[in-house]
Amino acid sequence: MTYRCLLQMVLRLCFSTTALSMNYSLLRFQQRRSDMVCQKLLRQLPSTPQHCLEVRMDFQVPEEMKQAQQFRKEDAVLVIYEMLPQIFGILIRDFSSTGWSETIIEDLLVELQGQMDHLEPIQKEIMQRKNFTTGDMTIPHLKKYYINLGQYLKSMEYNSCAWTVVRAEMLRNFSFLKSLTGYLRD
Ligand SMILES: *[C@@H]1O[C@H](CO)[C@@H](O)[C@H](O)[C@H]1NC(C)=O
Ligand SMILES: *[C@@H]1O[C@H](CO)[C@@H](O)[C@H](O)[C@H]1NC(C)=O
Ligand SMILES: CC(=O)N[C@H]1CO[C@H](CO)[C@@H](O)[C@@H]1O
Repeated sequence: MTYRCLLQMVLRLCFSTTALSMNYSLLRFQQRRSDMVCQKLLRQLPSTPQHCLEVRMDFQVPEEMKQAQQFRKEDAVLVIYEMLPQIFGILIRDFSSTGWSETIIEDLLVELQGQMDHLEPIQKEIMQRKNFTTGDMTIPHLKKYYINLGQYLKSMEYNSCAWTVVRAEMLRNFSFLKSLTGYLRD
């Protein structure tokens, strides 16, 4: 399957986005809606074999995420903005062993891209103003967490067992993302 068409479409979407300068209420609404759509789509993907979930994997969730109650809205935007493309990057890997529907995966990718487009102008503004309190290591720790997920899939040769584990992880990630939208207030 080629994602080239999808990427081209996505790029076009990107450039046509009009800046919605710092409307956090609107952003909260869009993000929450989209997280719920993503969760619903993920749940439609078969989760087998179930016994794979009995093995506890530690992908090293960043300590900072456990302190999320201290986030300000700017921090939440930066964390969400980092997580979405990382999840996108996981979902474009080889899932041929799972029997998952390519249509559902494409719908997920389009949702994720839409969320990123909504966040982008606000993320840029926050970076310009340096208006955030997250430490220097938060984003690298997040990246490492997703590298661990990707390496796990690779080491398991993208078998359906590994994907079952990663799917469960991503479902929890979307719950976390949904909780982060609670910080987006004007
Ligand atoms: C944000 O967007 C919503 C929905 O479009 C709108 O009702 C609201 O007035 C906007 N708020 C600001 C501060 O622009
Ligand atoms: C992803 O899911 C885990 C649950 O395994 C959750 O604890 C974590 O907060 C999420 N990871 C990130 C980076 O948010
Ligand atoms: C310059 C600027 O936009 N400062 C804002 C940074 O974030 C805090 C908390 O959200 C606001 O109170 C500041 O006005």
